[in-house]
Amino acid sequence: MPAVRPTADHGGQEGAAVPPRPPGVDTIERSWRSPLRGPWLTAVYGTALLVALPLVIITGLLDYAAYGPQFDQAFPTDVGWLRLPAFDWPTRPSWLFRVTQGLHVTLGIVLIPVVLGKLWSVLPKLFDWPPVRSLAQALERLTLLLLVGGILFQIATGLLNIQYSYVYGFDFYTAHYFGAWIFTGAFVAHVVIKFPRLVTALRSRPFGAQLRTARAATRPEPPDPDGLVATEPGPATVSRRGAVGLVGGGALLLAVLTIGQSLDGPLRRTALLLPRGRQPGPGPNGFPVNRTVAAAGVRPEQTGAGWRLTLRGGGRTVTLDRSALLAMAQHTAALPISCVEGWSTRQTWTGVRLRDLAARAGVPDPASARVSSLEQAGLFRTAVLASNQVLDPDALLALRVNGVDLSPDHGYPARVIVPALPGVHCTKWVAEIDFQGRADG
Ligand SMILES: Nc1nc2c(c(=O)[nH]1)N[C@H]1C(S)=C(S)[C@@H](COP(=O)(O)O)O[C@H]1N2
Ligand SMILES: [Mo]
Repeated sequence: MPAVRPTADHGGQEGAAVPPRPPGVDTIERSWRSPLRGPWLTAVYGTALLVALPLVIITGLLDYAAYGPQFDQAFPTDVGWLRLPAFDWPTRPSWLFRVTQGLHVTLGIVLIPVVLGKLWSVLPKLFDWPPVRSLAQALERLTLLLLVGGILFQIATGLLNIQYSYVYGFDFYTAHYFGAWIFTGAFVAHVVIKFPRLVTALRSRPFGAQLRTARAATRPEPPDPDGLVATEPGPATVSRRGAVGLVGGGALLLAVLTIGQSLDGPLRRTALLLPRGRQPGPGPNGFPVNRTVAAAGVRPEQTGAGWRLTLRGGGRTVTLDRSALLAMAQHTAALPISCVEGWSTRQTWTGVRLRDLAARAGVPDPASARVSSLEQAGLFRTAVLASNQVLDPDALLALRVNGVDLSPDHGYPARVIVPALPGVHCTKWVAEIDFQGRADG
């Protein structure tokens, strides 16, 4: 298989004056010798991303919607014209947020080897010469910059966030939200530009036949207009089956190591990538804690016998102590708590229905409710619940979990738990609930 292709043949040059190639470019180009590189392998990795990335994008945007942007409590709050239509996040099915959030984080991690494989397969494109050939090509390269930069940025910020690491000097939510839009725009443009080539490349060699081809029989693809195929291919060190298997196996391994944090049961023990030290010991309160009572700055004297729950609404103020709450009708529901930073778990909660508390405050049909915790300040001090989230029969001010009192870290004396509500809005150490009536009231 002699390399007869002229090295400058990268298509579309139509005899125009091409600036001389700097000597380094030829050397670099000759160092891309893998005979696997070519439109087919790029198209295989690309197809996997084309199918899976829209799911990551959509579940990410749904997570944003679940935070309730209409109450100015989704981050970042001011997104200008990128504001999506707001709607009251449903409470059913109760595992809705567990699924959207779990898919977003898990798929985001699982796709890392595919992204790396795809980048490896197009590496020669980075050294395209001349760098700018025409306006169309310049625009295409700009979308590639936003595409590659965008996905690496989203992966890096997402990974750091789920490990609770804030080593960068900017706000995670702002960066990840605007980064998502930049990436999505570039992704759509890239798909539009490349889709015909993807189809051609996939049709050029049947998938099954490729997977049956051993290393010794692996040959380079014919030269392609994109210049992915090596000009001087070396011998194959691995078959295409091996390359696809390596990436697929890497993705599968990450899936096994990640999925457990979104599930209960035996797979949970495989969740080796779950941030360590957040899982308290055994017992009914032995499930992950996002922020401990000490970290939240809530003092024992605030949660002791002197604690009172204040209900406001309809011009009325009602104060209840914990025994008064325990004397009200108690309701038990098995509901997941799902933290946007990755993990979820289903537990059995017992307490007073939020709608009973609304009625007690004189607002039986509230438009919304603002829940405040004992904390003095910070992101978690208050959360606004939409009407459907207050009125759901399983929406609780929980006093107990799994048959025992809440532990201090899980929000004793009382915490909110609502089906399908993001964990962040399941306020712990509740001090006050303010029920807003309908606007015309
Ligand atoms: N008051 C208060 N409530 C809070 C928090 C907090 O820091 N303070 N953390 C929230 C977050 S981000 C999550 S995911 C859940 C986790 O509940 P858990 O720690 O009981 O598992 O509590 C939520 N409620
Ligand atoms: Mo959370």
